[in-house]
Amino acid sequence: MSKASINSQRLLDRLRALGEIGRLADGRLTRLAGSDADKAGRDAFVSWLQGAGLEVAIDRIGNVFGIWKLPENAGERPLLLGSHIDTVIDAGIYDGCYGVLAALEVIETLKEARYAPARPIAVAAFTNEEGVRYAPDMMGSLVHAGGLGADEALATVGTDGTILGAELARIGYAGQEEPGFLKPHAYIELHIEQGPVLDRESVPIGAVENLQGISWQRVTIDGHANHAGTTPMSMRRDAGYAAARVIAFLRDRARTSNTPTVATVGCISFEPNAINVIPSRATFTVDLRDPDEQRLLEEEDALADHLKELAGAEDVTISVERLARFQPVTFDRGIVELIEKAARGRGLAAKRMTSGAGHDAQMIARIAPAAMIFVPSVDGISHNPREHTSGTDLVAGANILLDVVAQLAAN
Ligand code: HGY
Ligand code: MN
Ligand code: MN
Repeated sequence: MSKASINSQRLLDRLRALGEIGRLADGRLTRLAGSDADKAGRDAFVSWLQGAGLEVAIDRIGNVFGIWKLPENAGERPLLLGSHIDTVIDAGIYDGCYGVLAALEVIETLKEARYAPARPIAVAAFTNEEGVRYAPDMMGSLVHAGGLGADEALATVGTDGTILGAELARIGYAGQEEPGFLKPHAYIELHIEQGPVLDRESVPIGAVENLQGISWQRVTIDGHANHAGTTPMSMRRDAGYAAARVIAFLRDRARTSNTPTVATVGCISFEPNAINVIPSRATFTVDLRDPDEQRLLEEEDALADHLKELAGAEDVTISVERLARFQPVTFDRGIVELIEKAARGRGLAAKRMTSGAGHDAQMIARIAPAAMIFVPSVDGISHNPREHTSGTDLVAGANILLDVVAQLAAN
């Protein structure tokens, strides 16, 4: 197929339009899985799929698929593209949405160019990639890949006490298809890098060859509520102080190590949460990541040892709940080389890299050859309304996706 190019205006207009859906009264963009905002985003995506003449299919975990199938290729395994359109809290407009809308754009461009793929091409918007309201993250693609039962996932209790299955039914996205009904021939995900590498090195394309391991835990520390004024320091069983010790331990350990390990405490709450009461309970989350499984295990062990010591030293009780645990993933070498070849074909520099963020591709890689294409994030900012990628880079990445798809769907 000659060097077609995507309709950049259509892609950028849709990105901006989707980026306006789910803004709270204060203007912050928040489309958490199963929320009314998520429904509004899904409805917009489904209307674009229908407008493109694609078959729309929704599975029981709410994954939305747009499928371009021809009579002559309907019996073949589809080439699957996609990402997610749920967001974190106070999000940017590109994380996930860019990959889903660029995938749709590629399909529409190929249809308009009268390209006749040897196999169906499908785009997926996977449910609950962010895992902010319901853990674990990448949940919809994990269920699709058979890594988590649909019923178990649907029964997940959210941070707000809601049940995922009930929320999906409420917003009209508890689909009929059995998860995994679509068996991909291969999977490609286009995504913003969300880190500083490509932007710092002025490289427009990342050929992602692997993705780091992820460990999510919730830690609960129980101490003893007491009067902030009358209780001598030596008599305190202060859950708040103990939590602070853990946060400092994690940061200092990751900061001083010469490995790529990263550690984050993103959520914390105290009980009874009163200015003049020593906290009786502290609950917080720990996000540990490393590209090397052995090192990630060592970090988890180091945290467990620290918690044991701290419980004794501060006379508190500490319990830990596992929220997510995914091993590092290596992507398909052949597809990574196709991405590099496509970049060369358009005169674009490409860099092989590791993904620091989790993505649906790491789940679909369990059932099909998969790889990712990155484009730069300005100043490496993401999960933040200042997340930005230039129009030029967005269009370049979508054209690389177009070329790789045309290659992979040719036979
Ligand atoms: O957590 C992640 O890396 C992804 O944004 N869900
Ligand atoms: Mn994402
Ligand atoms: Mn994200």
